[in-house]
Amino acid sequence: MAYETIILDVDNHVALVTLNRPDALNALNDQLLSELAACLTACQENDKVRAIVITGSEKAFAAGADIAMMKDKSFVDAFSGDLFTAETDQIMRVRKPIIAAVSGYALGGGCELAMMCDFIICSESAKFGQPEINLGVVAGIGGTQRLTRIVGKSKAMDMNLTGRFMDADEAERSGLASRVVPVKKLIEEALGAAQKIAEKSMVSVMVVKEAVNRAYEVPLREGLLFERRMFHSLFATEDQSEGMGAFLEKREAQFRDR
Ligand code: CO8
Repeated sequence: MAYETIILDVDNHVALVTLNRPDALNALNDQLLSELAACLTACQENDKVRAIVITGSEKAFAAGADIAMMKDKSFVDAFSGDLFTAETDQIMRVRKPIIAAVSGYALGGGCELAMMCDFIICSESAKFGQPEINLGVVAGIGGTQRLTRIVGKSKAMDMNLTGRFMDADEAERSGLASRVVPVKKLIEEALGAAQKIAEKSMVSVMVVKEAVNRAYEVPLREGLLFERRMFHSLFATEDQSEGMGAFLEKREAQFRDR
């Protein structure tokens, strides 16, 4: 499929998806979000892809949902059209790991898209924020929910109520970003992390994603039970005996996703 608002490169089992609406700082409009959702679904179905990186430009990962597109919507347009729900649900169904590589602005829907990814690597120029309050609205795709679970109530309230931006150091300190790297190293670092993941057993990788995400959904006891049962289940795979055998034989494991 040809995309107009994103660029897809697949190399060495890693898909690099670049948001590409430079004139609007990668603001998320219907077209971009539906192309992104379609592209990620295609990556899910493509055996050549084992890990995905989503990035933007040096100036902006994404400066939010497209304000021009939203401005004249009525409540009924937004509610009955279920604005952005289908696309974000589709993105959340991707079972392969997705890394957000963030430079510059990740605001509103941009910050929320980054948080929908499995982890965030950002550059020193990153600025995260939920400034919807300045527009007379509130976050709509996770800015009050995922952000609160990630950084806690105080910072989530601060960001959502004042609309202030969080810089890269604060994002790393708060657990929003897993690593901070120089701007010029961002893509290399994110692709390197994706490459490392791509070398693992895809079964274990998808179990990790499901298990960690479950930690946000269920009580600890249920989460621990899920983790333990998944751990037990992996003893049914060839990759378990290959991984443990390779360690004991002091060689690299050759995983076959079985
Ligand atoms: N939407 C549309 N266009 C945008 C957006 C946006 N979110 N952000 C920037 N642009 C455009 C500007 O209008 C400008 O276009 P033009 O050159 O044609 O005038 C171009 O991008 C460059 O922007 P600036 O000139 O403003 O660049 P600056 O470097 O001066 O400022 C900022 C950069 C600080 C990022 C500034 O552009 C800004 O504040 N942008 C808006 C940030 C914002 O408020 N984001 C939240 C949007 S609302 C949202 O995301 C809700 C998501 C949930 C929806 C859920 C629905 C269910």
